[in-house]
Amino acid sequence: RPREPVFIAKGSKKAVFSVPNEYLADKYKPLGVALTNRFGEDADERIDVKKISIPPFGEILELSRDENFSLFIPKHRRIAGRLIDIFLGMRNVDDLVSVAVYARDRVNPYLFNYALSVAILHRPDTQDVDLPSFIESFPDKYVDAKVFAQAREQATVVPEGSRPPIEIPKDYTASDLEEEHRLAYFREDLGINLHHWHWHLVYPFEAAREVVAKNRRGELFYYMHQQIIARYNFERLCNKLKRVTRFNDFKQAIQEAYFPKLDSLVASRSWPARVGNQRLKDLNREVDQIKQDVDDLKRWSDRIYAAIHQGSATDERGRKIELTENEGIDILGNMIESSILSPNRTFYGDMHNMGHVFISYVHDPDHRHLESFGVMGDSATAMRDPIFYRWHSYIDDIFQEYKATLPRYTENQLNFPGVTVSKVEIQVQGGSANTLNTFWQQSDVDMSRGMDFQPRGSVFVRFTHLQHQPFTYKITVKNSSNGNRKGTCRIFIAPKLDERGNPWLYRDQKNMFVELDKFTVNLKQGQNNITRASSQSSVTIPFERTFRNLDLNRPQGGEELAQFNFCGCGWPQHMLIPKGTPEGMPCQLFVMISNYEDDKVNQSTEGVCNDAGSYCGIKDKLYPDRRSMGYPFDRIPRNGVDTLQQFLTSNMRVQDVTIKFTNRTVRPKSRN
Ligand code: CUO
Repeated sequence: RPREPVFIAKGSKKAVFSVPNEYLADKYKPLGVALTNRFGEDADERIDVKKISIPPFGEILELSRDENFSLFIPKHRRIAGRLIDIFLGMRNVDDLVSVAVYARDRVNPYLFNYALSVAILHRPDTQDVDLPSFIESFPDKYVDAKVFAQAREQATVVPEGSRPPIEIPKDYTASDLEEEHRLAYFREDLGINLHHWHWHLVYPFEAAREVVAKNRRGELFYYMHQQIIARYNFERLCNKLKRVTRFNDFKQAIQEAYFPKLDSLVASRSWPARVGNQRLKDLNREVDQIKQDVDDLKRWSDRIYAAIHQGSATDERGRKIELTENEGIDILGNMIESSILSPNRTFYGDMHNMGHVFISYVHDPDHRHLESFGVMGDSATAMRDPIFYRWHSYIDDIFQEYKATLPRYTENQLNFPGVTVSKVEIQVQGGSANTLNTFWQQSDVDMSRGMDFQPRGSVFVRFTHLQHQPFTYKITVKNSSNGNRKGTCRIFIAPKLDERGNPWLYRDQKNMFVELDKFTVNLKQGQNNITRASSQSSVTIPFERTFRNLDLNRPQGGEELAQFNFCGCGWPQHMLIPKGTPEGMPCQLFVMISNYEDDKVNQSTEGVCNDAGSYCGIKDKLYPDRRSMGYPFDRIPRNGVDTLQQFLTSNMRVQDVTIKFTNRTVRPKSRN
């Protein structure tokens, strides 16, 4: 059989694709047989790529292979949508492989990876396909650029297996002279950024309708990002900084600077930095087909506020769409983000996405310096920049404005008659009750998949991240009703005091509550003792899932790897608990048991990826809680409620807890 050119199927060491000659990029065509010799010699397995008639790629090829790619840029998302459609439209897996191989050396690598990931996530016949973790494919979006030269040098000199991990310093993007740098451990956390990238992969705002129109996706856009802001504000208070100031005056200078120190291996360029005190400027970048005025942001936001205060939006044909108590928030989420589900993108615009774009081009609004966008232009990197939180704080404020128009929860809507939470306690092994302990931990991640060097093999970087000691909730619930009951246990935590050290007004504190867990409980008559481990949280995914292939000793395959793309969405377990303070941060743990009859969604949630539903939903299912997201803290309180204590009904309880941070570092159990 004639030998055909082959490519290494990246990730599996010894499989190679056998590619029809016509598929090779023009520059490689003359090399056909030479490529076979180059890659094919020691292959264990050849994957024959079927020759099919390739659909026209057209505009998709306009984004060159060495440019950066941003979903926030309308042109980029349009061509991503085209490519996703091509991948989704393939009749079977063989055809998908074929068209993907064809695209692999023609299409921009970021665009290729994104579109193929979305397609694999949504095709029924690829649900068991294992994709490498995004951080392994594109480590340049997550770690200090200095690492790569060191990694190449090490790979050349040191044989695989003996390569010591390359340590990324904990502080490398700024010094303590910059007070915002106190939050770098949160903003630059690899797991948090991976979660954010995955969330937007799972909930794209522009693609085929059946891909975008997931259950309550607009509402989840609001809630997941609201929680990011709540968590960030919590961390700020732990670091003696006031809550983030929303960026609501688009003419005002942006004080915050950010120097990412990331290099794009694809674009062979450094990610642009932003110096302090920059102002948004009108955009006129022909290369991106963007012409947009800063004033448009203001116009869109005025119209969105008008819709909120009128209680209805207007669609493209002038029809009125009520922002109802149940669905209004979902409509608004799609409108503000915006997604293709927005009732009227012409009128309400593309507010949040274009905010990302304006900020990310502040250094080169008319492309005169031929510069690409900053980190705010990419969901894999945006959360590194302090301005992300100022922007999203503004976005959240619009949602809060809407929430303030909704009927307040009555005691009846909060209470669960007959059910009393009588005691709540946090237990940690060998520690005192109601004290959570945090510290630094170091972990290793393999970057070799995202780098080209010889000889191949793993190269690890070692990074430092926050961690907490595992703990257990012990909750005592009395059921004095005349039968067994089913409830939903909702656990949140918030700082006990505001920036000035004063107790909160409920109206302010409600936005500070960070969700820790949510699960169903069966309550027999009389006393019930509920035990729940921190690792079971409905908010988080375990460390291994965030970084997946990270631990090479872990067995590969099986259920856990299936549907990884969706499963990769989830707040990282190591960031479940805010940092706290060395002297102990006073906090309030809130536990509520709501009536399951009012919470339940009739569906089976058995299967994989059902364990981080709070921020990510459950794959191919309805959002697993019928209540408004954020319940019971999503609305302003009923009359007469000024404090958290006054808000409580007997099925709720607040326990004072302390988060104590110790400045010590736990090192990995030696790799070498
Ligand atoms: Cu997640 Cu602005 O939506 O980054």
